[in-house]
Amino acid sequence: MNKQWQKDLIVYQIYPRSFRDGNGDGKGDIEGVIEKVDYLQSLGVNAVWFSPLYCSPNVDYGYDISDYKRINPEYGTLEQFDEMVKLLHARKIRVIMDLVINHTSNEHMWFKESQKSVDNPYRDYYYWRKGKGNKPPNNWTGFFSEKAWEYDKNTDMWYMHLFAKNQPDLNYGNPKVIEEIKSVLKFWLDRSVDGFRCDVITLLSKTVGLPNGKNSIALVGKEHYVDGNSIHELLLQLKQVMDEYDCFTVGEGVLIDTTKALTYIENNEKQQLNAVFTFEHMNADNHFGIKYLMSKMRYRKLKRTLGRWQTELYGKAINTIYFENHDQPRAVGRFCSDSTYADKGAKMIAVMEMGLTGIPFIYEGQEIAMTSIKMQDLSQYKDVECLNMYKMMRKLRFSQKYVMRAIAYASRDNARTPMQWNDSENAGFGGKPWISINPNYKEINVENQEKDANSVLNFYRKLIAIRKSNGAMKYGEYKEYFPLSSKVYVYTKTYEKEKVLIVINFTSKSVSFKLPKEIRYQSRKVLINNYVGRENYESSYKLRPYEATIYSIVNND
Ligand code: TEU
Ligand code: CA
Repeated sequence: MNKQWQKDLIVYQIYPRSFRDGNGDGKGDIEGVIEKVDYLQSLGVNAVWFSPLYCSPNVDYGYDISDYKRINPEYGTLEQFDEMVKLLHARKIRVIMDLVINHTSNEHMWFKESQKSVDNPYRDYYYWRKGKGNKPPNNWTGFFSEKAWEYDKNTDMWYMHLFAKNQPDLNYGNPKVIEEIKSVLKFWLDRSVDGFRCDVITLLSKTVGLPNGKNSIALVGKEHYVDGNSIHELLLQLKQVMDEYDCFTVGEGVLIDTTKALTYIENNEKQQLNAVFTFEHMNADNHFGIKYLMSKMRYRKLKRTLGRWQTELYGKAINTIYFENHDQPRAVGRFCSDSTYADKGAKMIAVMEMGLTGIPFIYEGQEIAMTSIKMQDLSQYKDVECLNMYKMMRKLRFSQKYVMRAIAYASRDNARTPMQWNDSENAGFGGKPWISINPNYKEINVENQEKDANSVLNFYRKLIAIRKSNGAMKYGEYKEYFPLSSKVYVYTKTYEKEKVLIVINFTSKSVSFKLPKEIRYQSRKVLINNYVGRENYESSYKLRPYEATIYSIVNND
């Protein structure tokens, strides 16, 4: 059952490698986070989700784990971790760990053992199968533009990997694997972490027998590994551990819609997770759900998707809202495309996020409107997903120019450039960073924005404070107006006696606007606006570029 504190979460996501480098070796670390705990508190957030801090050879920067019970020495020690948790807790900030259990690193002891021989006790921790002649055991493909199988000559067999080949999938048909993972959960919960963000949690269960998949342009076999037969049973087993603690779980809902989502998160006795992330709104600017096949942002589709999650989960489950994370391009330049108005656009995105019902997740740098870096040279890229995509698209004869543009737009590296703290060397991040710094750090940085009362940073702070004391913003029932407009996004949210109206201009042009009739004659008050001088009484006006307003409505009935 969901608890009140879970519904009130406002989460800040830290990608540790790029947040703050305390010891000057060019990689972010726990020491760096410790330096910034007061900054985190100043934002008003009440939880931090850490992208993986565990030991990892970094093929996928922490999402390939080689030891679940140790902190990556690049980031610090367990003692430092405990210290950090204590400091965050003292500031009423909960700690959410990333839980990456669909796969391990190929350097995990379990995998190294399992590789040795067919009768090794760890063999069945993974999916090992005989090939068909010199072909893989089935036709599945994975998420990083590769076949889902890798050949290993030692035992003349193949192992499954839905992500990079250095990320072999764990076999949840094996009860021992479940026991191992339970012990991992206990380990961290006993160190007083408050929950988990569960990586690709909808992929854990695979169809028994691993049959061939249907033909598809991407992800061949997905009907056999997304939302698989035993997934709920499996998650209920893990939940037994969670239930012994006061903790929160949010799963990555890869390729599931609202109906499927409810089978994981509906607040009843079968509930396995408290919340999930949807990917659906991330596909408003691409074709076939492949973000490298870019399209213009389709705002109607965006609204439709957000609206569906608002209404279909309402009263049944906790929703989540995000516009950025470590896998996505920056929101500025994406959800508002005209960079002339980056400041207004960033604030518009903030209003959209904080106005919706559910748990907002703010990604590091989003609060200062960091932008995608748009790397020019292939050698600058670090992200295995985009490097594999590059190879595949070239093989499929997409032009060099198109592919460079596609990865510049969609590469996950865009979100992973170092946090911009100030305009000094290395943006105040620390030593010479492991990945390029966005050259715009001279203008866009925390220190500048601290000094400016009208900065994006201070706008976020204000908005978070308003949301915390406003039931309608946090939990209100959603009603949308003008759904067919691709220019404006207008909705109300109602909770008990409270009501808010959100009015957003998605364009860089001014747009004529009239309040919906229903609301026009109700008295209202501007709670926040990203321009100066929007008056309470106006009911018909010109929205300025990316203008966004939250009104509180006095319910007359
Ligand atoms: O991402 C899951 C996932 O489906 C990604 O392939 C996602 O669709 C893509 O990155 C969007 O561009 C999770 C993690 O968030 C990601 O960082 C990991 O690489 C991946 O799992 C494997 O653990
Ligand atoms: Ca460091």
